[in-house]
Amino acid sequence: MNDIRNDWSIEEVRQIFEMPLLELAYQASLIHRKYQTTAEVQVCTLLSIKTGGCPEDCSYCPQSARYNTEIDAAGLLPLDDVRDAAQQAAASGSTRFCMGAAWRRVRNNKDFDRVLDMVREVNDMGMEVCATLGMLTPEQAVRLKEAGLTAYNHNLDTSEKHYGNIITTRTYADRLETISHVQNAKISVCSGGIIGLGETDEDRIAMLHTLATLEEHPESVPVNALIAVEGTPLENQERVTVWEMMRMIATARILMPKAMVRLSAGRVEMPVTEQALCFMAGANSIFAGEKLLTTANNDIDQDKAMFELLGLKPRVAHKTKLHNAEV
Ligand code: SAM
Ligand code: DTB
Ligand code: SF4
Repeated sequence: MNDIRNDWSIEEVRQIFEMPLLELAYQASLIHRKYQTTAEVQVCTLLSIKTGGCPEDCSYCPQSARYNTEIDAAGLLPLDDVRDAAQQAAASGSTRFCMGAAWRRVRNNKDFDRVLDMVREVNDMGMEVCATLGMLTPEQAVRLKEAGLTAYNHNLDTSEKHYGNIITTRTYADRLETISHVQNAKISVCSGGIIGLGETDEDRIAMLHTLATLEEHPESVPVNALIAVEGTPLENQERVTVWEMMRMIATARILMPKAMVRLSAGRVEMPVTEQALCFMAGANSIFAGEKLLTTANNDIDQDKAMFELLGLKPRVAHKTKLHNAEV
């Protein structure tokens, strides 16, 4: 049977999502072994190149200007700082460097020109380069591609139904539109979501269904657990459990076998035992480095020790491209 499908029905997705957890993890592991290199994990590093002061009202986000959070807003970083951070990331074993900006959308100005320079420099270092800058026009996507961008992160975050409870300053359709501009420019799409936003299982199922029925599956699917940041409307949300993370990861793995499924925000709260369960359920990518964008992340030495303990190997840069060139 062909496992790579984008015609999943919502009922099929629900049946997978609702399987007994260990059976679900086992099925996901079978798919994982068939389509991915077992025990290989992609190590990515994030850098916030423009922090805080964002006009959007995403209720989970510490960078929205509407909430009183302890973020020091800062303009776009100088190119030199980004180069240094990328070199440091490469030296510590990252093969993908992801730059995030707290923008609603990209504007055609000097800042965008500088971002394009950042993309060129990181690409020249041989790393995969990803950016997450908010909404893009088709022309901006093409300019990013020409500068050497590997992937663009633009999360759906939750279901279309729950979206309006979390964000009111843009629509689900806006989100899907940018994703399609990115795909048309032949840039890999990185798109996933956050759990712990007060959504139901049905919302989780619907979001996974939307991702898995895109014309082309995202190349990577980040699964974030909400980091409840003080001052945001979601500051009092309960932390999600490892069982919920496993269920999301395993379902994503079965629906989108070739995608890199990334155990993203929330990993800092997870002991190695919990992270191991997520890798067993089909996660094969992480963010490493002391910070995500504005919040703390796992200690790099502890991550190295975890790789050693679990026998995980970091994935080389541009593996898909290298593989495609060989065949
Ligand atoms: N402004 C751009 C955008 O919204 O696409 C790019 C940066 S934004 C911070 C990138 C992603 O970070 C969001 O889509 C969301 O999924 C994730 N994120 C932000 N705050 C988070 C939090 N407190 N917990 C978990 N994930 C979070
Ligand atoms: C993604 O899905 N998670 C990352 C990355 N893509 C850009 C961001 C997580 C941000 C967590 C909150 C913070 O550090 O500000
Ligand atoms: Fe702005 Fe992105 Fe944060 Fe939303 S998630 S407030 S768009 S930085």
